[in-house]
Amino acid sequence: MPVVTIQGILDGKHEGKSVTVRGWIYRKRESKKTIFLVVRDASGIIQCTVKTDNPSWIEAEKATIESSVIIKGTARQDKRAPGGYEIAVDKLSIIGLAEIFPITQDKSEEFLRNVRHLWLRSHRMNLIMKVRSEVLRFTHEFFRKEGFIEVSPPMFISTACEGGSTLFGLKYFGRDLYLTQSAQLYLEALIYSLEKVYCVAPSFRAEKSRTIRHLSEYWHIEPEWAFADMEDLMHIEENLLRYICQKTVKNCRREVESLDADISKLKAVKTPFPRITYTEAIENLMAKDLKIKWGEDFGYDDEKALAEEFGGPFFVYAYPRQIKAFYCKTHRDNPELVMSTDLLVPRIGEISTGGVREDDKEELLKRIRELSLKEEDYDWYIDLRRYGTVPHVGFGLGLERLLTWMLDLENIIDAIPFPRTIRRFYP
Ligand code: AMO
Repeated sequence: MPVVTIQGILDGKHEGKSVTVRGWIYRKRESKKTIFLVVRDASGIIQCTVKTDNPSWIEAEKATIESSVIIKGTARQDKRAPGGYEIAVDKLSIIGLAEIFPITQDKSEEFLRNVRHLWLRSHRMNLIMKVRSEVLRFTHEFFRKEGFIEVSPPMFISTACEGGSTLFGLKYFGRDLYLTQSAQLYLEALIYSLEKVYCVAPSFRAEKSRTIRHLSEYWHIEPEWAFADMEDLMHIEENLLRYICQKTVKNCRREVESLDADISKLKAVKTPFPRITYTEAIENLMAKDLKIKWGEDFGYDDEKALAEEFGGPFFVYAYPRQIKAFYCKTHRDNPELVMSTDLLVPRIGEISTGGVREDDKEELLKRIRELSLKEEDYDWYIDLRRYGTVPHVGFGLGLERLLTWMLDLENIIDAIPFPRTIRRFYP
């Protein structure tokens, strides 16, 4: 008997046929004449029935929630069964008999987070992880189609990218190093060889913020490319997001709908995205009586207020230089502004930051000194402006923030299998 997937049976591919499935007992219910075992594998969940006259009845009685099993039987349509199909069991073999499983229906969110290693078996987490995997696939597809080359940046770094306050320090053979906050500076080095590069890699932030959108370890989608300007940047960025949303609607409809996420919001993602300048955004927020002044960075409430107006993804660009990093290129006609852009979405706010990088050596040195950064730490980075400098752009998109928005997750910690936050590092 061939081993088949449960989803294959639910799709009607094996109707009336003998099948073997392998999985775990998800739920169990017993009546006088029948034991109903709800079994899950990676692909789906199906009801399996064992009758009293079956020699496997004793095994079925013994089987506990989360025991691993092999089931041989006949796949058949049954309107009463959840999913419309069931397996009439011929033979049930228990592979690993489970002890009493600690997760029961009345458990709190907090409890479930503490047993994440077990909660990952839930239908909900199974669906989220599948969409996550697909979104990664679409990301790689997109960049490869656009001619980007995937590269692998280091995780141990000696040069801060995004400022000291969120750096994780560590001892490295007696020296002080950090965990990377962003691959950007290394990607900038690689464009001089490969022109268009990207990576999907972990970034680490010593975030003091306890919010629904902050992790201390997250996965960062980062492209960087040469001979490009702000217009090229926004164009690639919005096309990436549209591509991911369209492919998700097409290939992950079942998962998105089973998660009760609003799929219409993904369908509605059309390019070009609306664009407003930072200054326009400030005027807009001041008109709404929010307490923000020109020159200040947006808080979560400001971002949410702006995003509500657009109802979908939009860009804010041309930020004051004092709130952006040293590598941002200044507007030559207005040095108070830098060519930086954030991509915002409703409910979550910023999901990506990007911009044109300062490609002039003297201007870059001016910024490094202005911010009292140690010049010698950035010597290798300044080399990139010494030898064949080139206009170039890039952005960083947080995978988990993107998924939190796409799947209407209440908290970013559900977008990653083993979340790391200030309080959460176990399991
Ligand atoms: P920035 O620091 O804005 O920019 O980060 C880029 C994107 O990374 C995600 N992100 C986070 N996601 C989860 N938890 C966090 N603590 C967290 N911090 C950041 C967000 C954010 O928009 N090098 C620049 C980008 C560039 O200009 O290329 C950078 O890292 O989605």
